[in-house]
Amino acid sequence: MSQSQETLSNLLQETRRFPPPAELAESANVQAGAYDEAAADRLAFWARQAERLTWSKPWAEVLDWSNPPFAKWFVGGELNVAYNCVDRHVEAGKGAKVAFHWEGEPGDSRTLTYADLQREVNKASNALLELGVRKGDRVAIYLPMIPELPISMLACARIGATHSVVFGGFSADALRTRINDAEAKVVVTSDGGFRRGKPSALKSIVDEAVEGTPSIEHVLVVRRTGEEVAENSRDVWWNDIVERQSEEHTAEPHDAEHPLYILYTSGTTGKPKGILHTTGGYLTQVAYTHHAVFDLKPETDVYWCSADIGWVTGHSYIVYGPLANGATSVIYEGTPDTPHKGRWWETIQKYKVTLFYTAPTAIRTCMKWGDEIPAEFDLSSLRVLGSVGEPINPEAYVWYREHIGANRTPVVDTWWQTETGAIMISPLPGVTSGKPGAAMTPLPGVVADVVDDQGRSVPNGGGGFLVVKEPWPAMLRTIWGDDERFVKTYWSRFEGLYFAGDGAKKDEDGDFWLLGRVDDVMLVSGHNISTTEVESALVSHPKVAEAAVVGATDPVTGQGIVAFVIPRGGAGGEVEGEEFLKELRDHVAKTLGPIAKPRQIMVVPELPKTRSGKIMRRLLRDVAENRSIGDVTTLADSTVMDLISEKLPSAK
Ligand code: 6R9
Repeated sequence: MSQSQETLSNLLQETRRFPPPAELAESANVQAGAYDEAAADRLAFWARQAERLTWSKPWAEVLDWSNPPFAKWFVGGELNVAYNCVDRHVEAGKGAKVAFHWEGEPGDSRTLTYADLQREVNKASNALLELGVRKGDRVAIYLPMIPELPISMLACARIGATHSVVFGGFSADALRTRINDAEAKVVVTSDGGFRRGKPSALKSIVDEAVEGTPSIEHVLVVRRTGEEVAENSRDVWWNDIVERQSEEHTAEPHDAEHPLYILYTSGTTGKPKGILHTTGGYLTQVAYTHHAVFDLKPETDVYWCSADIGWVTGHSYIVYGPLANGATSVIYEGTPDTPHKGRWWETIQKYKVTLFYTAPTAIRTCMKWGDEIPAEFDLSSLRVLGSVGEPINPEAYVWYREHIGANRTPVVDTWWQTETGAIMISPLPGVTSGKPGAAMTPLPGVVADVVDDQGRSVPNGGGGFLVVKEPWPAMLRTIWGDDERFVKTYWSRFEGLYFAGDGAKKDEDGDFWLLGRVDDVMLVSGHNISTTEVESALVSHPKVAEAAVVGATDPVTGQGIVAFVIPRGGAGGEVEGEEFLKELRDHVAKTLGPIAKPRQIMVVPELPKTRSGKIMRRLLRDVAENRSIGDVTTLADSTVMDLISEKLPSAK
C-alpha cells in the first residue's frame, strides 16, 4: 500500500466513559440482547419491528434483494403512513393526547392533539385533491417551521402524493431546480415566517422560482406573517381552500414501496441529488430507531428535536418517527437567540422536555455564549440528549452532558444520512457506556464496518472508510430519475458495499468514531489526518468554542493545516494575538502529536454553515488558499463569509 493510500491516522485519545444511569438501564425500551437477537436473524428482526405499524395488507417477503442495489422491503405489503402517524392513535383512544406543542418565534403558540392533527390532515388532503393532486404526483413544500408543514407532508402521504420539502431560505434558483427535477404539480408555501425577530418572506421567492417551472399548476399559500404578497392567478390561499374542506377523508393503503418523499442533498459537486424514500421500510426503521435510541415512553415523555423539518432529521425525527410512535413533541419556529440566548432552555423548562435532539453546531454555539445562560433555567426534566449532523467533539459532548444534562443524562451521538433515512450508528441510552466523540455501535439490524481502500475490514485500532454491508429498511431506493447515478455514487467504490462518503475508525474495543467526509481528509507529509480530530483537539482547549480545519496546498508538506477558531464566551485572558495562537498550536501538538500542528490559525467571529449546521469547509479552503469564494447559495447566513473576509483581508 502506498503512503497516500494509507488509511486515516488514528490520533485522538479519549478515555472518559459514561455508563447509563441505573434507573434508565433497568427500564430501557431496548436492552443489550437486541444486538444478538438481530444478528441471529436480521430479516426476522426487521419483520418484528414492522409490526409496530398497522398494515392493511401483510407483506409476502421481508426483503427482495434479487436486483442489488435496488431493494424492496416488505414486498406486497400495504399501509398508509398518515393513518399510522395519526388516525390509529385517535382510534386507540388517544385523540386528546398532544401531538405537537408548537411554539412560534414571536411567542405565540398552538397545541395540536392527535384528533386536531387528524382533522387538519384530512382537510389538507381534500384540498390537495381539489387542486388536482393525485396518487403518484409530486408536491413541493417550501414552508417555515409552522404546523402546516407537517400537516402538508402528512396530507401528501395520505393521498399517495410524493412530497419534496425544500428548506425555507433556499434561493429561488435552488427551489426552481428542485421543483423541475421532481416535476411537482403544486408548491405549498407561506407569506413568510419569523426568524431572528422579524418576518422573512417566502412567497416572493416562490413567485420568482415558479416563473421557470412548467409543471406547477398551483401555489398554495399559508398566511403566517400577514405581510403583503403579490397575488398571481395560480395562487390559492390555504385559508380559503383548506378551511372549507370536509374533516373526513378515508385513507387508502399504499404499496410498501410507494414513493413517500424526495429530499435533495446538495453534495459537493454537480446537480442536487433527489434522494428517494418509500413507505413501509422507511416508517419501520424511523419508528424503531426513535423508540430505541431515545428510549421514548410515549405516555410520559415530551420530545423535542430542534432541527428544521427541511432537513432529513426533521422528516424522520420530528414528523414520521415520533408520530408513528404516538409521541408528544415540541416544534419551535425560530432561532435559538430570539428574543434572548436562553430561548431553547426556556422552551425546555416550559414544556418539561424529557428528550432533546440537536446538532453539534448548536451545542458549540451555546458553549460560545457561555455556561451561565442554560444555568438560569430548570432543565431537570431532561433524561436523554441526542446529537446529529457532524462528529461531536468530545469537549462539546461533555459540555452538553454537564451543562444541559446535569451530568445525569446519556448523550446519544447518532450517525446517519439523508440517504440512510434513519439512524444507523448510535449508542443505546440504557445499554451503552458512552465515549465522548464516538457514535459507538451499529444499531441492532444494521451491519456497518470500517474498511481499507480495498474494501477489507480494518482491525480494531484501524481507520478507513465507513460502509454498510447489508441492506436496511429505510435505505434510499434510488436518486429520483437517475438510477445510474445512484449506483455510481453509492455502490461502485467498493463492490457490494454501500459507501457513505465518511471516514471512520474503530477503537481498541471496536467502537466507531466518525472522522468527517473523506473529501475533507488532509494529506500532510504523507499522513492522512482528519479535520475532525484537529478540530476536536482545538475545541478541547478551554478558550475555544468552535473550530474548523482545512488542508491548504503547501509546497513543502503537500497540504498545510489551516484552522479557524471562535473563542469561548467569558473565557477570560487573551483570545487573540500571537501568544494565544502559539498556545493553541502547542495544545494541538501536545494532544495529537506534532504532525497535526496547524500551520496557521485564524480567530474569526463566525463559521460558514449550511442550514443544517454543517461547516462548509470548501469555502474556508478558498480563504486559506487565497481564492475568490465559491458558491455560497446553501449557506444559512450569506453574510458570514464577508465577516470572515473582513477580519482577514489577506489569509496568507
Ligand atoms: C442526518 C444527517 C449526512 C452527513 C454524514 C456525516 C455527517 C451526520 C453525524 C455525522 C459524524 C454524526 N454526520 N451525523 N458525522 N457523526 N453523528 O446529518 O444527514 O444532512 O444527509 O448529512 O453528515 O458526514 O455523511 P445529512
